[in-house]
Order: sequence, then structure tokens, then C-alpha cells
Amino acid sequence: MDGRGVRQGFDGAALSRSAPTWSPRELRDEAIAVLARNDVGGWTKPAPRLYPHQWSWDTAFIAIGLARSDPNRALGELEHLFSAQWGDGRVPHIVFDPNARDYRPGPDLWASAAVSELAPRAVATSGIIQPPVHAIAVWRLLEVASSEAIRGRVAVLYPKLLAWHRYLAERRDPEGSGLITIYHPWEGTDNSPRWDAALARIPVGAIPPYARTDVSVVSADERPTSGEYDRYIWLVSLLRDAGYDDATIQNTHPFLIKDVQKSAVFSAACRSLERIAELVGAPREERSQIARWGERSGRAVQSSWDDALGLALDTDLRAGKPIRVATSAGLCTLLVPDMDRAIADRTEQTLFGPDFAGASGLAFPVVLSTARSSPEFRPRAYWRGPAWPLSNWLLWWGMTQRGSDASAARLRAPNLALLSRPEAHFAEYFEPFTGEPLGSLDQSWTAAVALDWLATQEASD
Ligand code: 2M8
Repeated sequence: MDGRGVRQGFDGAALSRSAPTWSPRELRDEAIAVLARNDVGGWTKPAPRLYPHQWSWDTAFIAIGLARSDPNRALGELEHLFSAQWGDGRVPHIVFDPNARDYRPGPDLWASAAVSELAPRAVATSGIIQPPVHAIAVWRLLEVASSEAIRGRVAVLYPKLLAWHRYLAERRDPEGSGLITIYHPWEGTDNSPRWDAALARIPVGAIPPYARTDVSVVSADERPTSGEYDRYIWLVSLLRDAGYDDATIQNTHPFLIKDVQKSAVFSAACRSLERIAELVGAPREERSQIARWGERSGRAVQSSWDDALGLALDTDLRAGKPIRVATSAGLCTLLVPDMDRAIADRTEQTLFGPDFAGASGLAFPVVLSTARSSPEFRPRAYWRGPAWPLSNWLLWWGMTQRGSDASAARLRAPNLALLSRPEAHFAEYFEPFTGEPLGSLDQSWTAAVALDWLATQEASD
């Protein structure tokens, strides 16, 4: 154990003693250093020990951060990820590093190439997906660090991004509803209470014994329970038995959820992809197709709005009803281009209200992953309460896109304050009442979003 990425102890009282904080310059240097240490050679692992492979949406955030310090490497991250794209356009949630052998469960669990002809042969991957932040990352890179060389490489990446979006629009939404269907909690926000009822209904069949690396790296009370993990493994075994074939899965799988957050990200990513398509001179019909996908998803997210909760809701396809659980995913209306103004304004009220960034007793007024008043709220447990910087970044970014600059700045400031304490160590997530770093330390996407926030703050000063 090298100690990197693992907590050595936390002095909560330090918060009340006006502990020293890093200057923006120091925070930037430290964030760049985290990304350099997690660099595996052409791509960056999400965390030093907990996550030694390449993860899909982590890569997009890492690219957003690196755009500020090393644009060539930023694009290289995405190029590496997309080199493992499947034949049907899907971008796998994990691309396994053959040199990182001690991560469990590993590539054998997925057996992707053995069960699907669409899986890449040269590299082992998982068979599921994560939110499509990639086009957003590419457009951000072009916005902040465009050059002829970068634009040339983006033109090569563009058809792959298009195939990815086509996969999402057609295979993950065969009904054409605008809402993307997910098959596994790992496709969204892991142990979020959004999935509890759907998971509880699923009887777990025989699963072979499996090992977990995560609970040997991070305290078990900050990670999914073994009951949750058994279900994750069971669902993977069902997906694997279905050969990761979307049509088969949609007929047989017990866990089918229309994920409103992923759909909102998709809608936003389509706007970015439209701009990329224009830049690379893609045909008009292609650009209109991308726009139609984005608008359809935007409308569907808007229709998922629940006025009583002030949030958008997922739909459980097997139960045939919306999932009335209040989490930060429901704030995703802020990401959707051209969202109804009243709904977006109302979402901002929810975001800054007593269930999220305005909860009483918070160390820093940042967005909680699960609503404070939700019966499922647990402040140390992974996606069930702690504050996640990347989720805060997405919401902040959404507010900047809708021109809500004062609200965006109001969310960025406490996030930067949280991360500027040296004891924060760019953690994966934070206990919201003490600011204690939880999960992995030196998490790449935390460092990455800090870089982007710092750069935008500097530009606005
Ligand atoms: C977490 O997911 C992995 C499984 O994919 C895990 O729990 O072990 C999630 O936070 C996921 O969203 C993230 O992409 C991944 C790597 O940071 O870790």
C-alpha cells in the first residue's frame, strides 16, 4: 500500500479552526499533479488504487479538466476510450488495462468478447454504458483550446461520437420516447436509492463466488453493501447470458429503467455534437438528425418533471411507473438546452433549497447526491447522500449554458472552497456536514472539474 488514494484519518475539528486553504494557483498545481500521477500512459485511471482501469464518463470529465492544462492529452483520453467502441457504437463503461490485474470483479465477469461479436477483440471491456458526457467534453475542449491539429483529430473522432449517439437513440430507446433505458445501476449512479425498489423486486439467482477489491481499499460503510453487490453481479450475469444484445435484454431483463439524468446528458451532448458536426463539415441531414435526437430527449425530460417534488423522475419500465425518489439526478432539467424556463427556474430553487445545497448544517453549501429529507439519505454512503464534485460540475455547467450565471457562480464558489482545503485531497465524494473526504482520494474527475472551475472563475474575475 503506497498510501496514495487512501485516507489516513480526518480531523473534522480542523474545519472550525479556519484551517489553511490552497490559493487558486496551488489548487491548480495540485489538481494537475493528481492527473499526472493517475496517468497510465495515454489515458488516465479514475483513482490510484480503487479504479485502475479506464472508465467511460470519468474519461470525459478528465478530458474537460485536461483541456485546461494539456489539450493534446485531453483528446488522447477520448481517443483511447473510443478505440474500444463496440461494433454497434456503444462505448463500454470500463476498458480494462491488462496490466492492472488485481481489480475484482475483472474482465472475466463480463466475458464480452466471448459472448458478443460486437465487442472489440483487442481489448477487454465491460458490456454496459455510462452517461454520454463525451461530446460535451469534446466541444468544451474546442471552446477552450482549439487548434488546427485538435480540429483535425476531432474530425476523425466525430464519426465515432455519432455512432455512439446513434446507439443511444436507437438501441437504448427503441420506443423513440427520448428517454434512454438502462440495464444496471452501474450505468448510472451505482447505489443511488433511485434503483432500490427495482432492485428489491429482483430475486437473485445462483452467483458464483466473487471478490471485491473496493472494500479492501475503502471503508465498507462508504461503499455498496454486499446485498447490493450480489444484485449487481446477478444483473451482469443476466446481461452476459443475453450476449449484451439490446433487443434480447429489453425483452427479458428484470431491471429496465428510463434514466432521466442520462437522457438529459444525452440531450445536452447532442447540442455539443451538433456544433462539432458543423465544425467538421458533416452533411446537413446528419446535423438535423442529431438535433432531432437532442430535442426529443429534451422534451421527454421535461415531461418527466414532477411538480410536487420539483424534480424530474426516472421511470421503472417493469413496474410501469415513475420512481418517486428525490436525488440530485432529478435536477438534470438544468442540463437540457431550451428547457421550459419555469421548470428550470424551479429546479434551481430545489437545488439551492433545504434538500440539496441549502440543507441545514452543511460544511459547504454544495449539492447532495440524495435529498436531505429523503428516508434513504445517508451522509457517508456513496451515492446515497455525500456530495460529489462531478455532479455539482454538471449542474453548474447546465446553469452556465442557460445563462444563469449568478446561480452558477453561487454553486462554483463553495465547491472550490471545499476542494481548496488540503485535507480534501480531491476525494471521490464528501461527507456533507463535516467535509470529510470519502471514497478514494486523488480521484481524477474531482481534480479535473476543479481545473475547469478554476479557469472559469479566473476568466470571470
Ligand atoms: C463507480 O463505479 C464503479 C463500478 O463501475 C464502482 O462502484 O466500483 C461510480 O462512481 C461510477 O460512476 C464511476 O464512473 C466509477 C469510476 O470512478 O466508480
